[in-house]
Amino acid sequence: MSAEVLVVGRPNAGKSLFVLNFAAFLGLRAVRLAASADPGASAARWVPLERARREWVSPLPYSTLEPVALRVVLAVGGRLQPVQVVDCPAIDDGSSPSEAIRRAWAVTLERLLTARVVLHVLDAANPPRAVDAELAAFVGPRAAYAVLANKCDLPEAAGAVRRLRRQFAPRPVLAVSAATNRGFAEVARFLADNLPG
Ligand SMILES: Nc1nc2c(ncn2[C@@H]2O[C@H](COP(=O)(O)OP(=O)(O)OP(=O)(O)O)[C@@H](O)[C@H]2O)c(=O)[nH]1
Ligand SMILES: [Mg+2]
Repeated sequence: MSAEVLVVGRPNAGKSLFVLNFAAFLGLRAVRLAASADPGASAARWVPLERARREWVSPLPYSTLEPVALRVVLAVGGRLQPVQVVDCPAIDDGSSPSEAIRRAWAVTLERLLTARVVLHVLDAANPPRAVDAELAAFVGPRAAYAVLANKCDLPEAAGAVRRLRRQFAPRPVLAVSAATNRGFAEVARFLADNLPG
């Protein structure tokens, strides 16, 4: 079984764009979608990453309501290791009037209970919220955990990484941009150093 990396965070943080562009950075060109539960629908199919980006990345919050797993291969200590990178539904402060969103939060929290490696994507162009600190505490020492300070390409993110490093210490905070691939080599190194097995 391949190691699993959970990608979590607030709505609109950039989780889906990060997962798709990071997978492309590691060499993936298409996403394999599982067969639908709908008996009339087609079997598993491949979707080019470019199309997945168009369909899954959106400025609207809660675009991702089910976990999406991408299989990639990572170089770990001179050998290639298969890894499942899972784009999880967003979680946020408070509650939501939408049952679908509340269910999606529950799915993410449940997966976090058994996760071994967690990437917490945070929008560095906006202040962190209470749920960001709570997420780190919820995971605790159970899992390897890094904060990805995303959207570092935006001017509003200036200075955010220093503040986040103070807030999340001793957890690593990596400056990334899912839009420009900034910091992806550091994320790959963090995973290679922390994947189980
Ligand atoms: N400038 C900039 N925009 C980004 C970056 N990452 C994501 N975005 C934009 O932020 C918006 C949200 O991106 P998504 O990847 O859909 O965010 P998400 O965290 O998956 O959102 P939900 O699935 O709704 O929780 C989109 O308009 C992206 O184009 C980044 O690094 N830089
Ligand atoms: Mg998404």
